[in-house]
Order: sequence, then C-alpha cells, then structure tokens
Amino acid sequence: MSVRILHTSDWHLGKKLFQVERLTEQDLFLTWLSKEITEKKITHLLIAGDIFDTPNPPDKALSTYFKFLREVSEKNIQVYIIAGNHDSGRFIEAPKEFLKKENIHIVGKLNSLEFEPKEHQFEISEYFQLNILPYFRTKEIQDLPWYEKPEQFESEANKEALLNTIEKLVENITNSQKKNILMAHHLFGSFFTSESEQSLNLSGVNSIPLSLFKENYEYLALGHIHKPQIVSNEKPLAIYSGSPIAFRFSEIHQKKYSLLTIEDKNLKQEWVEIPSFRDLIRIEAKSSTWRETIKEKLTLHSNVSNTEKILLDLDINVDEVQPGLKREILSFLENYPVTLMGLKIKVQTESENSRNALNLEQNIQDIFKDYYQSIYPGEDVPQELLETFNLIQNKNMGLT
Ligand SMILES: [Mn+2]
Repeated sequence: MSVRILHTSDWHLGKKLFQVERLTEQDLFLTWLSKEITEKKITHLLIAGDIFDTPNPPDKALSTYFKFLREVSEKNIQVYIIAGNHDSGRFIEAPKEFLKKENIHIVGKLNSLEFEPKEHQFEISEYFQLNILPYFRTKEIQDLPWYEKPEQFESEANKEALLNTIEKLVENITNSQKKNILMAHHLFGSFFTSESEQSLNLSGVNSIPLSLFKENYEYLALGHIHKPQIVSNEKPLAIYSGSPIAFRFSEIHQKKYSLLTIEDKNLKQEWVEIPSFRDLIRIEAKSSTWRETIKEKLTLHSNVSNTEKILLDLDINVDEVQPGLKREILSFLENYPVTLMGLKIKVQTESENSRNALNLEQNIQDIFKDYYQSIYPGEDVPQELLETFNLIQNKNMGLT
C-alpha cells in the first residue's frame, strides 16, 4: 500500500487582518482540506506548527480546529501536529492523550530535561520513519543533556554550542536503519519570507544548516515561512508548505500544500494548489483612469467562488490635490463586493519625486542622527552611542 502524505502548516486560526475576521475563510479551507484528504487518498497528515495565531486562541478558532480534527479522526488516517512559535506548546498538547486514541499525534514542546526520543519518532512504513520536533527556543536547547556551555560567552562559540546540541538532538531521533522525514517549525537553510512571519532567533543562529540532515534524511516538512518554497532540492528535499491563506497584501501568491507519495523506498513530491476562499487585491491606479483600472481588475476576480468580500488595498496617484476624490472613490466602490482595507491618494509632483529619491539615498546613520536631534535638540550624538548603533546596524545587515 502506498503512503500518501499531505504536508501543510501555518494555519494561524483566529488571525485577523486589521479588524477583519478571517475565520470563515479558514473554516472553508479546512472543509476543503477534509475533502481533499479523502479524494487524494491521504494516509498521513502533517501540520507543521502555528495552528493558532495566538497562545490563547478565540473560542471560534478552537471550535473550527476541533471540528476539523473530529472529521479527520473518522477517516482512518494518521495525523501529526507540532506547535509553532505562535502556539502555546502546553495548550496544543493538552488533549494529547485523548487524541492519541484517534491516531492524532501531538508534540507541543521539547521536554529538554526529560528528553525521550520515542515521543518524537513515528514509523510510517517499512522503510520510512517520521521524526517530529516542535518549535524550540534557545533555553530548551541549552537544557538538553548534550549542551556544553562555552567557557567564555562569545557569540561564535555560543552559536557553535547550540548547533552542536541541535545536531545531537537530530541524531537522537534519527533512525539510521531507515529513511527519515523530519517535521519542524523553525528557520532552515536560506528562504524567502512573506513579511508576516515573526523573526526567530536562537542566540545568533539565524538558520539551522541543512548539512545536519545530509545523511538518512529524505524530506524536511517545514513550517513558519508563509510563502511555499523548496529550500533545497538536493537530498534532503526541504520544503516550506506555506500558509493556506494570504494573511497580508505582501502574501498574495498562489497558496499550496506539499504532497508526498512513497512507494517502497522511493519518495516523490508534488505541489497541489489551494483555492482562494477570499481574494486580497492590491490596485495602483492613475487619477485619470482609476475607474477603468478598478473595474478591470475587479472583474478578473469576479469568477472566484467565494462568498466573502474581496479585501482591497488601493493606491491612486494624482498630479495635484483633487477635493472630493476620496468620496468619489468610496461611492464608486459601493457597486463592488469589496472591503476597502487601505486607500492612499498620493500627490506626485516633479519636485516631490526627486525629494523622495534623495530621502532614500540618505544613509541610515544620518537618519539616526536626525532622530537623536529631534529628541535632544542641538546636541550631537555621543560617539559611543553612534558606534553601538553602527554595530547593531551592521549586525542587522549581516555584515559582521
Ligand atoms: Mn511561525
């Protein structure tokens, strides 16, 4: 019998876009996913963290989640869930013992002080084993038995000590007699963000190197990054499935899940597109043609089979101030099924264009100096403070 694994992550149930609820879409997604599991004959479902948007999710998000789990529990499949950085590990783990009986396996936190590899290891076929790790923080790595504290606190030594410990952690859950799959919620290799992910940091470790998984690993089922992507095509294949819905206007790209088919010793991966249950659209128009532009773009989206109003972010570029333009735009939009999330009317004159360009060229240190002087008028930035600022800035830019 072939194994068919569906890898998804970052549902962020309960997340809003400003004040707009997204739970209807999230519920529609889960209804779709439940059907998809049956249609695609899925045998294993992997949910790679950030189930909820907050450690204390709203009631509606909870009932959406448990309704889904109840549904999949009747499908005779295995489900694996880890907590992400947005989740409370303890909260996610609370129903663990009950759900185990339904073949739903949950790992919410790394019990570093009483680490038990077996709690992270699951056999999925004769040749494959699944190892799952929840999102972990620096402290949890330092509490693991293999952690060796560097003699002196120095960032390189510290980073090395953490990476060595992570390597030991991976070794301890890996089955060298089998082909392994890892599910985790962290930063791995080099990736592209969607800007709605929180930055993660393991005391100076920006990202966990894929070289730790060279041997024995066939696939890394990753969560955290919202843009679906292949981080590494070479062994192991490392993939962020991305979030199922666009949470921001910077996330308007096709949403997907990753589908794995395992036949004996072979693993094949493919992407499956997730339909949009509500569109986010960003439109930029000129003052002379804004009506036509909006009409054209919104008509393109009118065939989307969703009941929710389109979320619109609108930028209108004008040559000079036009009194009443905003009111005109608002009344025009009343004819369309849209919720206006942002409206910018930008007056762009020749001189303003060149001033903007100049502003961009102003270097960050000068901006800092200006800021300092806005708080302490007439004073120069103390040399020591300026040096510290530059140090931090260089670190941010990855220059040191
Ligand atoms: Mn995350």
